Amino acid sequence: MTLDRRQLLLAASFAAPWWRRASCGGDGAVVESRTAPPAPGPSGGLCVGTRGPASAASIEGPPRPPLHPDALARWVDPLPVPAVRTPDGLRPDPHDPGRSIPYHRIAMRESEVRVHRDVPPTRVWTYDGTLPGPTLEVRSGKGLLVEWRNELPAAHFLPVDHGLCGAGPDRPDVRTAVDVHGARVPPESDGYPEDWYGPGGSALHHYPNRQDAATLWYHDHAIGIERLNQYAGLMGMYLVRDDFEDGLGLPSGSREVPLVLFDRMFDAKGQLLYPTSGAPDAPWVSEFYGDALLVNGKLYPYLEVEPRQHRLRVVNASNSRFYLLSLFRSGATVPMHVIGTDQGLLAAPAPLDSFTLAPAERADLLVDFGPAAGESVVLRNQSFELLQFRVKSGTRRSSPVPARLRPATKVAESTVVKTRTLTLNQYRDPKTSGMLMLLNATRWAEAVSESPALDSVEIWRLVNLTEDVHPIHLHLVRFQILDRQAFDADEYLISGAMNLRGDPAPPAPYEAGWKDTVRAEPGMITRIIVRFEGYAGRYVWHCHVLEHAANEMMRPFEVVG
Ligand SMILES: [Cu+2]
Repeated sequence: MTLDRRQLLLAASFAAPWWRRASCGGDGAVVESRTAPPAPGPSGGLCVGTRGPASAASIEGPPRPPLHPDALARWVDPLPVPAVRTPDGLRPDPHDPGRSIPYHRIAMRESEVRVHRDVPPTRVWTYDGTLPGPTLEVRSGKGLLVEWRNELPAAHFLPVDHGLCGAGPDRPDVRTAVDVHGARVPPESDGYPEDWYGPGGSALHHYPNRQDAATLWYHDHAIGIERLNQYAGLMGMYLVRDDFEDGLGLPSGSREVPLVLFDRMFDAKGQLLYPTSGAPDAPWVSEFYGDALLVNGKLYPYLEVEPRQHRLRVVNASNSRFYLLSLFRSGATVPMHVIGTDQGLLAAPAPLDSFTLAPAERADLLVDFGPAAGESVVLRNQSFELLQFRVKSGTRRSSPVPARLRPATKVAESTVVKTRTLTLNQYRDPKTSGMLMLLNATRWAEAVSESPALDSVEIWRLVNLTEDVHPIHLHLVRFQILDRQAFDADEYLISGAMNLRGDPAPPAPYEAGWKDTVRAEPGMITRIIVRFEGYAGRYVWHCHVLEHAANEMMRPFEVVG
């Protein structure tokens, strides 16, 4: 590649694809492209070449008239709450064979689900037959064994792109690897993207759960097709509980409600649609935004609630969509308190009226429905209605929001042994219009370049040279956000000069706790401080916009023991 930086910049812009124009207006995710410096050359026989043009999109096969979710009746289906799964038995603890720990055998299989009363059954892929899958609930420090079994069909029903890294034509179309997002696990149980298995295969994972109470979730992570597998429905919740959290007396039972959010597109027969680029041999698209926004697998569901405080545990399980969530009652905002983020409880509740949730981020909320007794409260993404709470009339019982939650210790910058500067890149070849999205301008198959020592503390400076917000997720660890600092990305791309603008901004109160996914904003340097604790071995860090991760915004890192 011989173009200079300025030529690359000029070649950058292209029109928003139709599915984004149609369905994602102003939803908080900035998704235009900006070129990065030339990508490094091919790194061997595997995973070479850039993707086809991302600006032309179509749906595979003959035209299928779409479903118009806006036309559906609202609030006719009760909100499903995924069942907490009962173990299938006990097995010896791999770390202490004298003890037994719960064992689950969970099958991935094709099923049909009803996303709405007036929509025909939808073919999906599930864990255990439901979407979301069953909730796994564990105690901190108490181990769990899960045998994840792939009982899916041999053919994928969504468009596999065989040009993507790891999805070559020599590999089966249907491959799975299960990641419990946010779990501190030995590497062999982390669902490493290359540790996939096809139909008939399985993996036995050991989750020691040596971590604080938190809202985790599980989903597919097989290289090159995780966006399709998760889109097909492979996801569920994983709740870690502990004594400290119990002591807070937070709402429980029917007053603790998991909310798994994801967007989809359907055809008029209720079947999933996933867009393609229009290039038959390169169907990958750079983002997905559906016009149907589901909660726990339903469109416009309702939930009856007591006029009391409730705990809502929200996970954004969408491929690409960012949410700006708020609650409304008779046109007025209903206040909320965020009490926890990705990796558990905050130090103190963060009161707010709305907040952003990027793909894979979680929020633990307290909401008092007492003032709305006998009325309804609607959960919205911007102005789009997601879920209706029908508040029963009767006696309100108010509970105070705890003033203090889990005491937080800031990871001291004085303990840092290494600071890494890592760029987020979006590279577009002006000749082919092919696109490549990378971390630190490095392809997936290149040698490991981040090798932190076990128990060491590092700062990672995520320098976003693109015009997208990228939710960056590190496996194994929890981290704290230090700050976000604006800089002149264009100047950096042209001359390499790093001109900072203004002062660094601390994280918002609701993201000031333990995180495992951080929004790296465009034109910003996002600094996180990380202790690499738990286990040595090979893990991954990646953008959690699943379309970006597939091309190839994902890199291994190796914790060295
Ligand atoms: Cu991204």
